[in-house]
Amino acid sequence: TGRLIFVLGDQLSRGLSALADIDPCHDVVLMVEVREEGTYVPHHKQKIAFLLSAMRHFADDLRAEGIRVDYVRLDEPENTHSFTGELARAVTRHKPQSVVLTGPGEWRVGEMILTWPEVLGVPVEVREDDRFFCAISDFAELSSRGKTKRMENFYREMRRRTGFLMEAGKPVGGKWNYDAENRKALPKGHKLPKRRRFTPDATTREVMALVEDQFPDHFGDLDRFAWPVTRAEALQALDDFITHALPQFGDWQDAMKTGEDFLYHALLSPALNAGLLTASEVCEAAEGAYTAGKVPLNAAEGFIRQILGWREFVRGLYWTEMPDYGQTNFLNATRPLPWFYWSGQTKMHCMAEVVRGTRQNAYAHHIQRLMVTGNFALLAGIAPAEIEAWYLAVYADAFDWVELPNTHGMVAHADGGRIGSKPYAVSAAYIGRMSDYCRGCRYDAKARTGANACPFNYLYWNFLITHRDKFGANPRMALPYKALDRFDYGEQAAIHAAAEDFLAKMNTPEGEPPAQLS
Ligand code: FAD
Ligand code: DLZ
Ligand code: SF4
Repeated sequence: TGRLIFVLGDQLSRGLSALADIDPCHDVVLMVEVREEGTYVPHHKQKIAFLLSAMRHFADDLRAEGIRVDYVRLDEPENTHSFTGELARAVTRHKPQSVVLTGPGEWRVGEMILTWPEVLGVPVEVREDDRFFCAISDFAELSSRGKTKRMENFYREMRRRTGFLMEAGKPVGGKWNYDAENRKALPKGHKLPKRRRFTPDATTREVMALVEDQFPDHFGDLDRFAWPVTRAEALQALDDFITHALPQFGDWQDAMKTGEDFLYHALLSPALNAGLLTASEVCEAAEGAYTAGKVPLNAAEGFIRQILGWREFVRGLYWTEMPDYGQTNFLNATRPLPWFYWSGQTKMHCMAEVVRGTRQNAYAHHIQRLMVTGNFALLAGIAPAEIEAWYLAVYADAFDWVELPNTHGMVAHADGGRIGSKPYAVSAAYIGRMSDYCRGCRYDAKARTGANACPFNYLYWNFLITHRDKFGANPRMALPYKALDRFDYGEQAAIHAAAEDFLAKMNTPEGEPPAQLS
């Protein structure tokens, strides 16, 4: 054999750098399904099924081109169930001159790869993952010029470099960012578009049975599986989004509604992160729809910013700051993750709704992740590692490079403000404004203390009290602290006591919410 080209489960792109110069007469592609990747955190069943089905389809597509693919299935008896073990077996089978792969998304896998030349006894060539707009070396260079201090600076630089929504060196419409127009709550009776979802085909159904058999205790329902698993389906999903949801994506970007899990969001992150779609084609489609007059500027700009800005920013940050990035704990948060993150058994309606959607779809949209489950974890002082492991497990789009900065930085503020200049902490007032959750809740969103007071209220004010040393002098926190200081000492003491009581009981059977006793 010539070269052994190892394609990982989130590298399902025909344009992958490792496949660029493949010689079908001599080279072999290796793909492996291994338990280690399914269990380093207990991934949602739909996430595993999505990746394994997409991997099998990708292997079929390569074979249809005449490429030799050595594909190791999860239930193959000889399977050693690790990347290193399977690669070693494949080297024995094929005796390649070298192993070629594209650099991994996750640091964890990067560490494994470093051991491979010695373990395998053949040269290992690791190529750059060029499916991103900004190479890691470019990000490091931009950092040295202070351009990555904040996402917004980085984003503007990326707009200039790529030319998205630019006109003669200036942002189209005169402004870089139209977020001020993107914070509307859904009016009552608003009719949402029906979203294109995908019925599992034979390959997906086979994989679903395998997942149910091999990972029976993992979180998540499989019966609603509806993700695109091929490039062709992913392109249909993109088209559906651009036509039916993008026009109103901006307006309702931050809204939440009971029973409505998708609203106007793209639902493209699993396909993007696994490589079925490229970031550039997705941004081009959005820009094209704007240019054709089919979507307003606030929608196109808001959407492109998520990908060209946020997605590239967190990836650059991850790869330039690891392995130290995940180690900090700025707020000294140490509580274990409450059981209701898995069971959904809580009287807090907003939390129960987000966990329900997460269980059913392996998906929650950004504001649910940030302002409901994320906000609760921040206010309750959940240990960053615990909350990170949850986010990494439960979402079909979750990979360490994108999940970690969002959770560790944006949600937990554990990085001390590298991503956000202030913590994303809110009380029930925000959740009540952006959703209908509070109307269906047994707690009183208006009450700060008392038996029916919403926990988000006393936890929020208690968060400010507890961390005054860290945030009291932050100009962006001046308003909340001014509001807090209007409460007299007695009220502040009552808030603190309510919060302490809730937190002490949170994970116990007599507390609220009850732990699931099985
Ligand atoms: P849309 O809202 O329609 O956005 C379009 C695209 O923009 C997404 O597909 C995604 O590729 C990109 N994007 C949007 N926001 C972000 C962001 N903050 N960071 C990076 N990319 C972004 N996204 C992941 O892809 N994987 C994760 O593991 C992940 N973990 C998260 C954890 C937390 C705590 C938070 C607050 C956010 C996380 N996000 C993650 C970001 C975001 O919530 C998801 O990308 C988004 O919800 C995916 O759904 P969508 O495709 O419908 O997105
Ligand atoms: C997430 C995942 C899962 C569940 N299973 C596999 C697998 O069996 N084989 C594989 O190649 N990849 C899998 N993945 C994705 C990998 O975890 C992902 O490629 C790495 O985290 C990238 O660094
Ligand atoms: Fe959530 Fe509080 Fe509103 Fe209930 S009242 S839905 S717990 S924010």
